[in-house]
Amino acid sequence: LRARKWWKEAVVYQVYPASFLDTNGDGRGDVNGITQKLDYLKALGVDVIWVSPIYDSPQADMGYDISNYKSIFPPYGTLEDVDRLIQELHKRGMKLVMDLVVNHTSEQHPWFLESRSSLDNPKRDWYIWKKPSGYDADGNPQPPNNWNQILGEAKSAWIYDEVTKEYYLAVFTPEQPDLNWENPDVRAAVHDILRFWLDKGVAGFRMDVINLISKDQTFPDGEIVISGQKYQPGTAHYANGPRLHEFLQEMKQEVLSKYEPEVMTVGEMPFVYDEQEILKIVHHEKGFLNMIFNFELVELDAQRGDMPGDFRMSIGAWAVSDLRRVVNKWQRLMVDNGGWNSLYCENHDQPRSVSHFCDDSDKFREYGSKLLALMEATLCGTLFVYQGEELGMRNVPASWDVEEYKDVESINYWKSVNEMYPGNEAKLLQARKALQAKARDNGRTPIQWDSTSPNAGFCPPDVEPWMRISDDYKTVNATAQTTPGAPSVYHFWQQMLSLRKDNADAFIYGDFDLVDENNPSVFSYVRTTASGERWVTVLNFTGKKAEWSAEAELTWVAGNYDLRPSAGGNVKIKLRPWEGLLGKSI
Ligand code: TEU
Ligand code: CA
Repeated sequence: LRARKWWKEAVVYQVYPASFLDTNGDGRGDVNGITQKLDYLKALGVDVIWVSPIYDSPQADMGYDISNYKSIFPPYGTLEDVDRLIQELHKRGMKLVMDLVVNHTSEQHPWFLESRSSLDNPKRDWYIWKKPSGYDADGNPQPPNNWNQILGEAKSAWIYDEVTKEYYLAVFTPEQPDLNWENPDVRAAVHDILRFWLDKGVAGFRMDVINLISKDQTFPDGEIVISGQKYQPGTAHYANGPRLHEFLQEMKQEVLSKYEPEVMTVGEMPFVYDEQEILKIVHHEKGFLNMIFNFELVELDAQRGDMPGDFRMSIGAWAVSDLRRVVNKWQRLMVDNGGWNSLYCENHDQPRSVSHFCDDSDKFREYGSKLLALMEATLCGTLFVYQGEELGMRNVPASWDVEEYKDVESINYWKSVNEMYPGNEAKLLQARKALQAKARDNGRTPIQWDSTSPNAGFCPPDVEPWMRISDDYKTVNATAQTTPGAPSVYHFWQQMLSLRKDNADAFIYGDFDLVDENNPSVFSYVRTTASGERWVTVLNFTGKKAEWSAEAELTWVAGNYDLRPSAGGNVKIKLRPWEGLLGKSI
């Protein structure tokens, strides 16, 4: 059950290539920028880099729309650059994980260009084509069902194509047509892509929305959950659909199981929260993937209103008890039943975690960022750190105009609010606030490497970066934080990652149990090794003082304020706002 695996112990660092480091002065990050920073990452404690898509792409969705799976987007570099990146990683004992985006391709992929060209093209069936369900009084075709686009919820997921007078399915944006996984040739083509990259020496894959590949072939309407809207989420009919397990099993059998050392696989799985279903997918013997990304923690404060896009963009309230319930659910499930977790608090689709779960004001930003590091580094699962998280980067400034937001989801959301409520200042203000809190752009601003040059060292000072650099780079940047002795967020992460590695029996392979489960402010838990060593994590997830008492005597090993003398059993400890401590029982 607790078999040792390299991919359980690895610390993964996600690179969002456009915003990492620009080495050729075009205002966009590139592959050579990643290679250049390997020593910075190695020193942090990173073992594996997962790089968001770098393949050739028209960039309708920042590379999650691929037009060639075996070549690199020219502004990012070449295949030779990637070979060099892999070599340099291997020299340092590190590995590369690629982003595999195969639920859909770009509409510019040659497969789709062929598919759309005629009804009898051999690739017609590689995508999902359907006749109109009917025509309205004016003779306009109507889509096959009511499914909406995930990144533009006001619109239909079915795109009418004049060439053959049929609709194709594109659940994200019209530029991302869904592949038809029912067709065995499509699956063989995906296997071929996997082999291509594994043969190059990549260590594994993060599989983009891999749980959406099997659709209910009767294509039923989605239930109405957004009132007053024509198009509705169809996810109930294509998230973890009827043949998902079969398709994943085939991938494992045909490709993944044939490589040594074991391939790391993490499937992104939105819209599904059912424990037993997830357990089947990640079970250590009968499962298909090492682990998945589930969305329950990052959706802690999400709630459905009556506007398209507002589940993602909502700002709901959450209590420490909600956080405890969700973390405990996934920890227990995996620890007790032979599955495996991924751990993450942010990525390129989420706001910055310190802004999301703590307080990103100047007063508390560092404490909050370190509190989250304490939590992530002491839970059971494979740890994923997102670029900039190690610096405690925060959301974009509230003063920025909506024009600074570049993401297609943000643009579609803003458009649909404006169309629904033209000139309604209250609604527009609400939408601006929602964007500032939740837009995917928050995690996509360029990395702040230094404080001295106007573009923060991300790109040359005289070049316009593809996305605006956040205003706070003079105080939040890597140069300041890596200065020896600086009590920085970076150094705290470094300390926590090394503690995690040195104590793998506890933090990777140990048991997990809640402590003081009814505390209204403090989330605390214990990790126990097979030999009975106990490590207690104590996290005050509020901006107020709180109290906590240990059942046994503890020595404090790490904390985001100063360290304290050891605590005796049953002595009340007063915690400061956002204070976190890690103790070892003696
Ligand atoms: O995201 C899939 C996904 O469903 C969410 O993370 C998404 O950002 C959110 O639901 C939007 O409302 C993956 C990628 O991570 C994302 O960047 C891509 O846009 C998407 O797939 C399509 O490839
Ligand atoms: Ca560049």
